[in-house]
Amino acid sequence: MSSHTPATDYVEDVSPGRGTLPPRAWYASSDAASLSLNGGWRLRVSATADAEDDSFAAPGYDAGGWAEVTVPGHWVLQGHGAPIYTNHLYPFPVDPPHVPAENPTGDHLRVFDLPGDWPAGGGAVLRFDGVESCARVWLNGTEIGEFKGSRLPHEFAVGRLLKPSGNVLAVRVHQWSAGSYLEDQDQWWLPGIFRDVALLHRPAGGAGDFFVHAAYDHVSGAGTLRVDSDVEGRVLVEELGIDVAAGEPVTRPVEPWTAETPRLYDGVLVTAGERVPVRIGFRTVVVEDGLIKVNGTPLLFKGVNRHEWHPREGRALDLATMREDVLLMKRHNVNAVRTSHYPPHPAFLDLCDAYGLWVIDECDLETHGFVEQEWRDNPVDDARWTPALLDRAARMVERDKNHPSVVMWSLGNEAGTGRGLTAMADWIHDRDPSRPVHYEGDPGCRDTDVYARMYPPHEEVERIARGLDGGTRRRRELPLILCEYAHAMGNGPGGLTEYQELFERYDRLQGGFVWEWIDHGVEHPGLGYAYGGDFGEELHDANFVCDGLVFPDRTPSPGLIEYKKVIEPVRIEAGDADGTVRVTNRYDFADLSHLEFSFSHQVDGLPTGARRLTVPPLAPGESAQVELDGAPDGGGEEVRWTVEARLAEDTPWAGKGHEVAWAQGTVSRRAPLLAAAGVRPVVDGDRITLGPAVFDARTGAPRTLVGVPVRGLRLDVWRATTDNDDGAAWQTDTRYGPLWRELGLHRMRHRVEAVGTDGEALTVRTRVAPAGRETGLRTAYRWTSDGTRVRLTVSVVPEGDWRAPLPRLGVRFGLPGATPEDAVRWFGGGNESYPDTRAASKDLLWDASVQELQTPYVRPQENGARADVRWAEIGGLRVDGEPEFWFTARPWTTEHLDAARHRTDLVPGDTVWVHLDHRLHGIGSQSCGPGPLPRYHLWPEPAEFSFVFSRPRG
Ligand code: IPT
Repeated sequence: MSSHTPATDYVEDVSPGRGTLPPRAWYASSDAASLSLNGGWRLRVSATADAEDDSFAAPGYDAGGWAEVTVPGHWVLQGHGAPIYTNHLYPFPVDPPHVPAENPTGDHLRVFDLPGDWPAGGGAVLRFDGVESCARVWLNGTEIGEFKGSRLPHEFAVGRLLKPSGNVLAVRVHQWSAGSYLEDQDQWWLPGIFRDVALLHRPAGGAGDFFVHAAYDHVSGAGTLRVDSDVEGRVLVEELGIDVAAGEPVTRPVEPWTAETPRLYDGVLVTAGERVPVRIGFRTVVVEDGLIKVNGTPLLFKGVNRHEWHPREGRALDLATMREDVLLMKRHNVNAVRTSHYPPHPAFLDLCDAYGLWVIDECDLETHGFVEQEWRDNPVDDARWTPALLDRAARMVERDKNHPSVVMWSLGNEAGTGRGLTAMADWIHDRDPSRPVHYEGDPGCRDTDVYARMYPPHEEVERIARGLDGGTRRRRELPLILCEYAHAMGNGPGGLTEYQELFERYDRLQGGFVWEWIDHGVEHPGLGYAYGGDFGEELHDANFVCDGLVFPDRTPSPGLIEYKKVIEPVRIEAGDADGTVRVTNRYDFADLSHLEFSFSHQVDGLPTGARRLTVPPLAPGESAQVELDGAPDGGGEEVRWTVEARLAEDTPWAGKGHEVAWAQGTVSRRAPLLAAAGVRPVVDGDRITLGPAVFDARTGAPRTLVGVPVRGLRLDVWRATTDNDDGAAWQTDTRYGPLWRELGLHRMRHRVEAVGTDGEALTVRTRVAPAGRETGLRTAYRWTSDGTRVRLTVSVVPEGDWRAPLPRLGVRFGLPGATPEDAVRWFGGGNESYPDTRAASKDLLWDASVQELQTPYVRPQENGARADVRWAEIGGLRVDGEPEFWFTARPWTTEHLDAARHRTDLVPGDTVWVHLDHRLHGIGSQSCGPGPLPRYHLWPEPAEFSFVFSRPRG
């Protein structure tokens, strides 16, 4: 079996492989033996596919000198080679089916004994749940086959080759293969055996493949179960008194399965030689009257796109990490997952069944790089590749068909159009008519049962909702889902509220899936988290791979907090009469009996004690008005109400008391701020004193305010541009990040025109403008004091032809000597918010350190603003705003933040910088979608705003 020129033709062969068993359902037997082959393996990495012959696969080969690698895992994340990140470009010449000569190849070796109690008779199956991208396998020196299809299972019958001890399993894994052309998803390229490897005993008379059909008739309340099985057997469901032959339908009154009420029945398939547990969820999915319905009810997807990611393990996820994803989703009101862009580890779908999430299961298929050549030679439109496409479709459907959570099949992502896709859709429709088929790339919806779009602006979504978008007749009759929207890269996404309003207003809109769940940052000692380019890739797409609602370590980002609020399943709003609120059940299936409501009033942000609120157990869609009695008299302070809906009992995904929904409203407003005037400014050499403030007589800038030294107080319009400000290069709408830099907004000059005292005020007139431009902002700072407090009124009048909105409009100043640990107290919004990301901003009394106010985006950028701040205390200063302001404080300057590329570039200086902003420009989603809606643009216009500085009250 050794030769000098190893055969590598299979690497570039477009066929799916050789030697594997037909695909089947993924299940864990109750009684058949199994042996996990996860753990330490020997590894040798070569630079090319043909560097080594296959002698390593022979029993007796001495791999003592090889490295060790952990399976499941990626060798490039275990010290051998490096990961590569590209969005849609292939990191090799597009020359299908050829791959480069440089083809990192990992030879993997594992020697194992069968456990002592391994049964003597029967057969055995060797299963690989995921190998990227192409594997050739030998057992005990015999070649058993090769396969492609990275995120799909492959099995081999190996019983005849096994020995009680000293079995040698050899797997040669190539990073690049013909299969790579079908796996051009926007993610890291990560070769390796990254999912489980197991040996499964197959007893004589054991189960084969089986298909659980469990329909629910919402009119009669009956469930009909039929388990089609390759092998004769019986189906038992004790709880339902079911004991029928496989293949026989049986009908019983049942509780249906929904993502909100994930009722599963434990059953068992019994064949002559095996018992296999099956978890049955009764539900029926149809597309009817232009709507996706489950159990007769139209769905509203509040979804996310989930890639598999772990910051150290890459796509080799353990069960705890998968469960963490599901729990986090459930706790943030997410009800749906698109498994972008490949079938996930099968255990993830078990979790979705058990905890309740609607799943669009997507096939491992993307050929996006062909867009660069107008889709010429696209494998999905080339008959030679069709067997590979059908193989992928079958491996997904057969593996995952028994999951009630899977309500739709997706053909893949961004693969253009072609006959291969049609063949896949036809095959899936035929094999499983019980689930609709999804695919976004086919504008005519010839092959699909829903109309799917990515990143359309709000206005276009509304046009589609109203049937005004044209398109084929077939498409016009289908419901719309946004399989991707709201690009969560960096700070954002903005505009979620307005999308949700549209989804709720129009029946045809059945919700969407935020792009995406998690930042794919790679943990890195020197950088915090690495992204594209950090491993020396010659072709890469930088931090476009960090666009999730959770950070790489799964800490929720403000985007997830915002999404949770926007999609909350209970709406609470001010009622028709004063002192009442209207509560609306926005679940699709559940009533509100699992929730417990409470309310409190706050005076100047401070709660006055929570009380229980009795809300009837409303059915979906129903609302009721309830009274909030006992509002206190604020005596000049602001009085507000807060209502919260919390879990009344523990659930599998969150404990009793977990907050599901909330709302706030105003009872009475605060009195206007006192004038803070009366004291006269006094010029004293190079200083001007005004009550408890001292100014530089030449520049008019304050040196101390109420005894606190301040630095560089002046108008500020710049922010460290966000990924959404910078926008994606292909965007045709104006991208303001680059335009702002072109206009010089990051290097504004401040020319002092006059420092004057007139009666009670010190007035400083300036013109703030960028070099090289005629545009400017005439800015006057008017200072007054009553002897204890100091009031600043800033007036701004724009001049010239402004071609862009401003990033921000406010003042900033430094507090020398303040540190990241310094405490901040404020009354206003609690978490990071911007004009179009402020739904979750809860007005209360908050405290945090300066450090805690920073949101650690993987690529540093503008962050941390708190909305509607009435007052804030920091570094010995209290600032009251008129009107409310946006508060931001950081241990570094905006310029420093703007220059940083990774978290570790941000090092606190000796000054804390405070921003008091009158207005901010919106965030939007232009890193892949539309920019902020026009109403969130901060166009320069005359403005006036005030702050009163005093000593903290506390
Ligand atoms: C869309 C892709 O489907 C997704 O994988 C990801 O790349 C996302 O964009 C951006 O992060 S494709 C889009 C460019 C239309």
